[in-house]
Amino acid sequence: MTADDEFERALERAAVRLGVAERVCVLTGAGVSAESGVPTFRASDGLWEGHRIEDVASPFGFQRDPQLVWTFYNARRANVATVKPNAGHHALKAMEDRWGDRFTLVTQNVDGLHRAAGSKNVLEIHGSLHRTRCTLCREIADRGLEPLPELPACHCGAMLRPDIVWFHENLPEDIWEAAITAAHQCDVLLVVGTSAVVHPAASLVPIAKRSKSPGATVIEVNLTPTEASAFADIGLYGPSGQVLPRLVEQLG
Ligand code: BV8
Ligand code: ZN
Repeated sequence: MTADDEFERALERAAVRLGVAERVCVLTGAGVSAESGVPTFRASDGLWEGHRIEDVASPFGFQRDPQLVWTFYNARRANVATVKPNAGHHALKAMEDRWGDRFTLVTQNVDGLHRAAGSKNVLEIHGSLHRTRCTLCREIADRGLEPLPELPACHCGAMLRPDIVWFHENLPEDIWEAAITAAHQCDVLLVVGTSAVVHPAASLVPIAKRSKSPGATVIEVNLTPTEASAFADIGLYGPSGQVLPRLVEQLG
């Protein structure tokens, strides 16, 4: 059987399984935005290149050099302002249209592209580039992707930070709880475009797998196998911007 035949067989199995699913949960990572032109984190040209994670995505880095951190995030805001959702984002929106409120999209991405594609029930567990948070009065503001000053300040005078979950920081309690509930309750978990190395996000996969008896069917969509592959019942390997629309088409 050629690799193509194998892929078609896996796609068929995935569509049959999804077709009878009551509840669907999706976990996405940077890979789902790659075809929109947003760099992923751990590819060779990844975002972290040239920057140690500690320096640009941790509270200590921000304390040490807020200007470096804001330069890094303003550059990402400028990049995301020029990109559009791709066919993979639109396919996930089509899935939400099919399952309605029995469909939950959990994303590690902070680029806002799922909402831009029309997805409504999106749990942004790592925050969003669109929002800032005040380091003093804690006010959270949605600023879209308009350019911000080099070192943005709140109306209260204190320094703003991106409303993003950095390493060593806890995820927003309510959003994370909702993500765990969705993973617990789903019949199918689609894991799309994530290397599944960052926790606790990656733990949603074993949670779904072990939740009910039998646990959820885990379908992985990625270019390559990942840390989540060991839990995957079905692997669909190819660019998510091509694979997800095929899956929606196969669902009929
Ligand atoms: C926490 C916001 C409790 C930033 C992000 C040691 C010390 C301290 C902590 C830890 C430690 N060891 C472990 C930890 C926990 C740590 C962690 O998991 N570290 C990892 C690196 C080992 N986690 C945390 O710190 C979390 N908080 O644990 O709190 C706590 C509290 C205090 C002290 C300790 C613990 C917070 C984690 C959140 C960090 N913030 N994002 C920003 O975005 O600017 S994480 C960051 O990585 C992004 O959110 C990103 O989404 C996420 C995961 O990366 P991926 O999305 O998977 O992207 P990646 O590039 O890795 O992979 C892309 C994939 O796509 C690849 O598989 C590729 O093959 C595929 N792909 C590419 N193109 C395509 C494709 N697939 C399909 N189609 C394509 N076209
Ligand atoms: Zn303030």
